[in-house]
Amino acid sequence: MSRIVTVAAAQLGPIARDESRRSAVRRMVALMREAKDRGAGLVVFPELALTTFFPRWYFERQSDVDAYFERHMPNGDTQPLFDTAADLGVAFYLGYAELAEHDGQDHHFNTSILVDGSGTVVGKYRKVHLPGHAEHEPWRPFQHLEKRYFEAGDLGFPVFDMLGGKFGMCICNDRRWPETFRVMGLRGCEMVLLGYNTPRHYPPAPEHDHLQDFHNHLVMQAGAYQNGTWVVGVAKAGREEDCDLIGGSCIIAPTGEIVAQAKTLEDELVMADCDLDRCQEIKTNIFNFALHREPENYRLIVETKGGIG
Ligand code: ING
Repeated sequence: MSRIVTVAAAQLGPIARDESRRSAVRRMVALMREAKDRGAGLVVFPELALTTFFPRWYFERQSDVDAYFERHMPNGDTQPLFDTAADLGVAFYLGYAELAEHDGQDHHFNTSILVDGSGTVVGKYRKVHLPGHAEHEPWRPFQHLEKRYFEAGDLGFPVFDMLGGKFGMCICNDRRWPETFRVMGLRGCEMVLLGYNTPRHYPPAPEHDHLQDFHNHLVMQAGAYQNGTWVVGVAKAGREEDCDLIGGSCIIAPTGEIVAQAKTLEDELVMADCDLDRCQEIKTNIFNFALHREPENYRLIVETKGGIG
């Protein structure tokens, strides 16, 4: 018996600074409808999919930063996406900037949610690995102020039961850290959903700019294979406010093979029928954790932050 989930990686092209959330949602609703027509049961959207990638700018006033965040989800702007999902019976992953109030304090997270085919939020994840810097660095052609605008995620790397399988989430820079995939792998994850906004130019190391597409697939393929899980990586792509973002949205099998990938830097659907039972080919053999892992030898991984070398 195979448990097949037909997945659509719904890549988005640029979202302009002055583009409304309603416009971005209209684009995602159109992609969701097309995905359903092509048999999809799950649609995966990018990181921060409602607005332009605002951490590329330095804002003096917190009110200017907060304007990019959502206090409620769903809300007036995103309700059409939830309604369409419930109408079509399609589950989806959505990345957005979350402003959560806790004990009277505002908390800012780079967040993703998992919404089932009835339009109900069944899972939430908050980005753990925040790249970039916390202070304005005018030497850069553009900023990457995620460490300024977001707090590190406080929900860990949970895995959720949905569509007859186990689904995990992460966001962008998280995919570069093997710990992200291994924690979800240890929780039996069968498909990791993730969105990203990845500039082609990396100011601290421009000599690596030509490697961005390679590194993007390298880390997701490794995460998939080393944990016997499907991985769906979805870009916000293209030239967005004079910043080139890579595309390369793709669906990766538990063997680490890319089974489908984007061809453009625009709104584009990448589809594949994903048999969750194929995870067992890896999880019961080469990466049978119970049989082969030796955690007594790995203590340094959790006991140190910066390493001791
Ligand atoms: N973006 C980038 C990412 O990890 C980055 C940051 C860009 C890191 C290029 C290294 C090289 O894909 C986000 N949003 O995390």
